[in-house]
Amino acid sequence: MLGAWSRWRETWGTLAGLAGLGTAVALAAALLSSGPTEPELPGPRTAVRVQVQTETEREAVRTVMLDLWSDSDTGTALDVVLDAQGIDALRERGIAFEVLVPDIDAVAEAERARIEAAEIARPGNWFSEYRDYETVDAYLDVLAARRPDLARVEQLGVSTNGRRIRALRLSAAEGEAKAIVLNGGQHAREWISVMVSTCVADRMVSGYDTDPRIRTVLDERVVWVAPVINPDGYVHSWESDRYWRKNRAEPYGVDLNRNWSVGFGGRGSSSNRRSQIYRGPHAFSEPETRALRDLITREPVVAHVDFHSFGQMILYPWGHTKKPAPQRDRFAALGDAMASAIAATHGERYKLMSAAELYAAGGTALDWSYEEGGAFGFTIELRPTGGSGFVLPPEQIGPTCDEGLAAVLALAERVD
Ligand code: 0X9
Ligand code: ZN
Repeated sequence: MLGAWSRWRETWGTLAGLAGLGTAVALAAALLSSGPTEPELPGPRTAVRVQVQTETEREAVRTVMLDLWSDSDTGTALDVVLDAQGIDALRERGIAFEVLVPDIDAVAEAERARIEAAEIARPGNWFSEYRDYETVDAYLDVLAARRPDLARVEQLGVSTNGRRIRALRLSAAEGEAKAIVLNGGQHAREWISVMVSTCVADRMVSGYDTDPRIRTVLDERVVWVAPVINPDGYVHSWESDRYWRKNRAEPYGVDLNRNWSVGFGGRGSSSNRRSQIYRGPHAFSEPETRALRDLITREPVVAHVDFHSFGQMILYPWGHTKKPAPQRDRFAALGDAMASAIAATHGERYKLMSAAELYAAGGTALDWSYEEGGAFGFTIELRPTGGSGFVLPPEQIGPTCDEGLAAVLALAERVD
C-alpha cells in the first residue's frame, strides 16, 4: 500500500532510529570532518489547489509539480501534488494556493490501517468499506448467484498481467434489448468509481422486485457493469502505490483514458512514457481498453457511463475538441436530468459541461463511445469536489452510490 515515497521516508526514518549512541559518535566525527553524508529527509507530499492567473504561472506550476490530480482549461484552479520545494517555489512567485491534503501519504497510510482493522473485525455491510480487486471480482459471482434469472457474469478480456476483466450482465428483457454500459476503474486510484459501479449493480439486483423504476429498466434494457476495467492498476494502487493512475504496461504504464481511438494523440495526452497522461504507442494498444471497446462494439449500446473521481462533474462529448458535438443539446438535456436526479438524493451539485470545456483530452472513452460506439457517452466524476481527493471516507460510498444510481436511472429512462 505504501508508495515509493513513503517507503523511502520510512527507510530513512528507520535507519536514523537504528543509528544508536555508539554509531552516533562515529557519525558526528564523520560529519565534522567531511560535511553531511546522510541525505535530507523529504518533507511530506502535499495536494494543493492552485489559482493560476497566466500561462506563465501555469507553466511554473507544471515544472515543480510531482503529480497532477485535476486540470482545467477554463477555470484557474489546478489540483497538484507538491513537495516542500514546490510549495516554496509557489510562495516565491506569489502564486495563490490552498492546501487540500497536507500529507497525502499519511492519508493513504491511515486508509490502509483502517481497511486492515476492518478486515480483522469483519463487520456487516459490504459497501461500508473499499474492496480490493479479488473481492470485487468475486462479488460479481455473488450477485449472479443471488438472482440467476437477472444476472450473469461474463469475461470481457484479460489485463496486461493476466487478470480477468469481468462484467455483470443484468436484464429481465426477453429477446434483443438495447444496452447500457457502466464501468469503473479506468484510473486505478479512483477507488470510489469501482465501489459505485459494483453498488449500482447490487442495487439493481436487490431492487428489481421492489423498485418499479429498476424493474422497468431491467425489463426493457440490458445493463452491463464492469467495475474494474484496469485490474492491474487497481491491485497496484492497493498494494504498492495508492496514487497510481495508469495500467501496468511496461515500463511506466499507459493512461487508459487516452488510449481510445477518437482524437488519439491530440491535446491533453502525452507521448512521454513517464507522463501520467501517456497515451500508449497507438490507439487500443492496451488489452483493457480493447475489452471495453469490444463489449460496446458487439452489443447494441445506447448509453455508456465511465465513472471516475473526483470533482463532482457530468461530462459529455466532445472531449478532444471544443467544437460542439452534433447532439450537444440532447447530451445537455440528458446530463441535466442526471444532475437533477443526483441533487435530489443528498443535495450534492454535480457540474454539467462538455469534457473539453473542462480541458481538452484526446483518446478518451466518452468520445469513442459516441462517435464509434453510437452511444450517449458520459464521464461522471464522482465525489468529492476537492478535499480529500482520491481517498474518500468510506461513509461516503453509500451516498455516492445513491448518486450514481440516480444518474443511471435518469439516463436509462431517457435514452432509446
Ligand atoms: O482526465 C481524465 O481522464 C478524466 N479526469 S480524471 O481526473 N478522472 O483523470 C476526465 C476526462 C474527461 N475528458 C476530458 N476532459 N476531455
Ligand atoms: Zn479518472
